[in-house]
Amino acid sequence: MFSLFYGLWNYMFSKTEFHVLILGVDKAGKTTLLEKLKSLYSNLEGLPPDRIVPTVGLNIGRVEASNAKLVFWDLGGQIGLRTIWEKYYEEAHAIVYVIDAGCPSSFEDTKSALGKVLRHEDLQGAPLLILANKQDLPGAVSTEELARYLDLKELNERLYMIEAVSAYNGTGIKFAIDWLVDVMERSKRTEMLRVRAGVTGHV
Ligand SMILES: Nc1nc2c(ncn2[C@@H]2O[C@H](COP(=O)(O)OP(=O)(O)O)[C@@H](O)[C@H]2O)c(=O)[nH]1
Ligand SMILES: [Mg+2]
Repeated sequence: MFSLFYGLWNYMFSKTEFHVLILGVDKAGKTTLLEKLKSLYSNLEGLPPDRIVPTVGLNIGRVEASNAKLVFWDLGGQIGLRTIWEKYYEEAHAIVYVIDAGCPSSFEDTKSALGKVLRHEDLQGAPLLILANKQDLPGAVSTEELARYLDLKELNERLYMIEAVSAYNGTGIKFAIDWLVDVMERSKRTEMLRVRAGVTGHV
């Protein structure tokens, strides 16, 4: 009886767990962002930038932010690993797409990789947070300039925002994550994932 009550209580009041993909081309700053998220939202120290090695496969970070449980998946960005991304697409509530705003020579590659992500049917309706990272660098381009370059007309009705951040010093990150949690809570995609989890019995 107790366990039934406890289960019901848990079901009604436990925080939803959101899965967030961190995508972007190699060296955009995805892993540095993940470590910054850990240090901003938990008592655990994130890895300092000089200890971060190129990602092969997957890094996972669990944090609580804006009263929600977030699980971030940082997927390796090298071209050979991009097929791994798709395995995680189905389960994701939202996408964080990281761009090195200090490196215009990477924009072409970034734009085509983002286009592919947005066209993928398993990511339909997933809210998109684009982070113009490395704003601490003097030559970093603004969000307006980046948005113009990315020419985001494939977005249709997708909820999205572009935010200027620095994964080094944390600028802009909390504001961006607050936005993300807010849109995930009310997105149709979250509703769809909830229904699917209910049907199959998985969370
Ligand atoms: N100046 C600056 N460098 C950054 C920032 N974020 C990441 N980097 C550097 O960019 C390089 C690639 O970062 P990493 O997190 O490994 O990129 P990933 O391949 O996308 O995971 C590393 O040398 C980082 O120290 C940032 O906000 N500002
Ligand atoms: Mg990495």
